[in-house]
Amino acid sequence: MEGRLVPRVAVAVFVVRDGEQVLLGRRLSSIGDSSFALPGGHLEFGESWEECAAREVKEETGLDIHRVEFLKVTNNVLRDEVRPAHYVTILMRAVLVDEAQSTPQNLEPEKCEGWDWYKWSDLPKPLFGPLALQVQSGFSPFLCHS
Ligand code: IPR
Ligand code: MG
Repeated sequence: MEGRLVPRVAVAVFVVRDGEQVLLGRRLSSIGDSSFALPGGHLEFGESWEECAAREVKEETGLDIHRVEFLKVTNNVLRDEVRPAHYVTILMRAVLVDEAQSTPQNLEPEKCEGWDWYKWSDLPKPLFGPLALQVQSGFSPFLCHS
C-alpha cells in the first residue's frame, strides 16, 4: 500500500479562551487547502497525546498551553483531497498558560496563512472538513466534559 494511504494518527487542539473563543488558522496544504482548522499535527513516536498537543501548538503558534485534556477521537477518511489521506484524529482541549500573552505567531507560514481567535458562535468559512463535521453534529469544546 502506498505510504500516504496508511491511516495515521493526528492530534488537533481546541485552545479555548474567554469561554467562547477558539484558535484557528487557514491551512496551506494539499489536505484542506484554504480551510480554517485547529492547530495540531502528526503524533510522533513515543509521544503522549498531551505532549503532542503542546508541541504542535508551540511549533505552529508560539503559544504555551496547559490543562490539556482529551475530548474525543474521530475517524477522518479524506478521499476527495488532492492527496487522499486517512487520519485517526485525537481532539484535545487546552488553555493558555498566560492568558495575557494570547497573540499567536505564524511560525510555519508555509503551512498556514495565519492564526486568530474566533467565537465558537461565529466561526469562519470554509472550515476544514473534519472540523465542519464536528460543528454540524452539535459538538462543542465548551460543552464537553472530559
Ligand atoms: P502537521 O504535522 O504538518 O502539522 O500536520 P497537519 O496540520 O497537516 O495535520 C495532519 C492531520 C490533519 C490533516 C487531519
Ligand atoms: Mg498542523
